[in-house]
Amino acid sequence: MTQSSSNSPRLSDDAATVTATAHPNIALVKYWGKASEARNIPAVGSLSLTLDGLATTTRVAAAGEDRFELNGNADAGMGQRAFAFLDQYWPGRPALDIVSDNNFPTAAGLASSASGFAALTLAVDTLLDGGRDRESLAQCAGSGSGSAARSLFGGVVRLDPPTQADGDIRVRQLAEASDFPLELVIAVTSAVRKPIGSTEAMRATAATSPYFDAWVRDQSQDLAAAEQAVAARDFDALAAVTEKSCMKMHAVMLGNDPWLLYWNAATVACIHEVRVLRASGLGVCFTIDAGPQLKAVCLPGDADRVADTLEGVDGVTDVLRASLGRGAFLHTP
Ligand code: 2P0
Repeated sequence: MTQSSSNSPRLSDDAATVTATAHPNIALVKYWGKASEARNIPAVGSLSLTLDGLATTTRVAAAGEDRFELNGNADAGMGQRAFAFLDQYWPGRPALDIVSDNNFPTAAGLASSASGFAALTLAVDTLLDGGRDRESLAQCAGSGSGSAARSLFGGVVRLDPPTQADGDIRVRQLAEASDFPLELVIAVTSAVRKPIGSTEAMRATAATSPYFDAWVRDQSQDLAAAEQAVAARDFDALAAVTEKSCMKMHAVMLGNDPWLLYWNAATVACIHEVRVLRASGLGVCFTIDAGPQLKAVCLPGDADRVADTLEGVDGVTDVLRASLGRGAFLHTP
């Protein structure tokens, strides 16, 4: 199948349907705030772990009209966001049928937009014969959702914002999954969709939080410390900067007007449990995103004990486990 206009994206000759999977990623040094909302350029760099286990799988095919299905249901809101994103990068594209499934809670602070936009970008680029390399796919996915740029790569990933206002983000892998085998234990304390999405919350932070400028100013120090810790495989140093970045990000949004707090009582109880576990000698630290789930980053030998403990915390409804995984990938037909 090919399209008639030579200027329009062409359907790949050998792929009537393309399926891609991407894993969510969890930032240890957090992205919060945008330098440009129009281009979705982050105000700060970030450093993350791409997971395995949790996944978004997205199937795209040319169709008579655009249709977007998420987790078995038509989703007009997400569809609108997805198609607006696709129109930006593939102007003149054919109508597409998109079916996307998450094997974990959606829009609940578990980075479903990261895996979602990464899988969508890879699938559509392949279907339309775009042939972008990883770096370009990451640029593209990042304009859909900032954190999605990182899910194109596996293991430990660093994203840097543009050095010039009109420049591009840079995304690179710092370590393969097997180079620094960490485990994630995710304490789910609520699976409902968050009341305020990250995009809107970041906008409020930039506009109203008195702490935002300091957050942006100090980010490069945290990134350097985290990169150095990864290079040295120094878990304690990584734990220190991870918790610092997490707490600073939440402090910045507490300063929003009106204030914003994503945590619930169980989130706080989990923080205390992780602190007790680390004081007892376990290799564990925590991070929390735009939602009430706590993610414990663990040395592999300690993850079982961390999971046992977090399962027993009042208000924890589920405990998910993940290792580090690979970047977004295609399914072979
Ligand atoms: C992160 N988060 O670095 C941070 C930490 C949430 C807290 O990236 O507006 O869904 O789509 O670019 O990527 C979530 O924000 O935001 C996020 P948009 P995104 O993982």
